[in-house]
Amino acid sequence: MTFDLFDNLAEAAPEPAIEPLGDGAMVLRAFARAREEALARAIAAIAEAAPFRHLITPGGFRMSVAMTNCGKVGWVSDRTGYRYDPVDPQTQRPWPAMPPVFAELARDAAARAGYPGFAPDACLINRYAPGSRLSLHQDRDELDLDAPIVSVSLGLPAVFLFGGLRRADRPARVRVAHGDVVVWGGPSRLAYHGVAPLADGDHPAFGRARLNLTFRKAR
Ligand code: MD3
Ligand code: FE
Repeated sequence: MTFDLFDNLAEAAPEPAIEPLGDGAMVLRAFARAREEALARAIAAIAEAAPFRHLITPGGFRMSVAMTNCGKVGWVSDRTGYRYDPVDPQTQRPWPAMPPVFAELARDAAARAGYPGFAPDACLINRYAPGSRLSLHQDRDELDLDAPIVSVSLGLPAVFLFGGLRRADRPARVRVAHGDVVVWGGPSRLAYHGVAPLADGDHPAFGRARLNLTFRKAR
């Protein structure tokens, strides 16, 4: 009698599988689940100091997604354009510091995806209500385009639209659920992407909302 069966089982599922999405992009299913309570508390504390708000695009449209930030700089949009700003224009105070649980999750996910040493200095927090959407765009306001972007989905599920390097490239649809982490690096870093209108639902921890954390090396 040996314990080979148990050894094999222990080896069969050591860590969640990496699901490739494209060149340099991959999904780590449920990677953030172990830290979901600490993440929820940290988001609530950030929103107390820097409330969620609907930014205005340079074209004058109010975004359906509500946003806030933490870290050294925050992403903001207004009639003058997009920028990373060390000061929250609404409170005139620096953005809340990035909580250790945020930085550790982002670093661990990036390392797992093959990008060791990821040290984000900015985290944009997006809050979606049913019907909120994000139209196709590129993230190119960051100075270090060699660093990946790490995205953490919490609450209601959503459909990512993941296109190519040209706006006209037809996007793939990728469902992301509570706790899923997506890492976008290498050739995928400048891909066009967006989020389809959020379907209504009721999440046990987050209610009728989806929250998305995007970690960036902006400076
Ligand atoms: C693909 N947020 O804040 S994160 C954004 O779910 C943003 O809130 C979406 O796009 C959200 O800018 C999607 C996923 C994401 C982020 C950056 C990318 C996908 C990306 C950069 C390149 C390719
Ligand atoms: Fe984006």
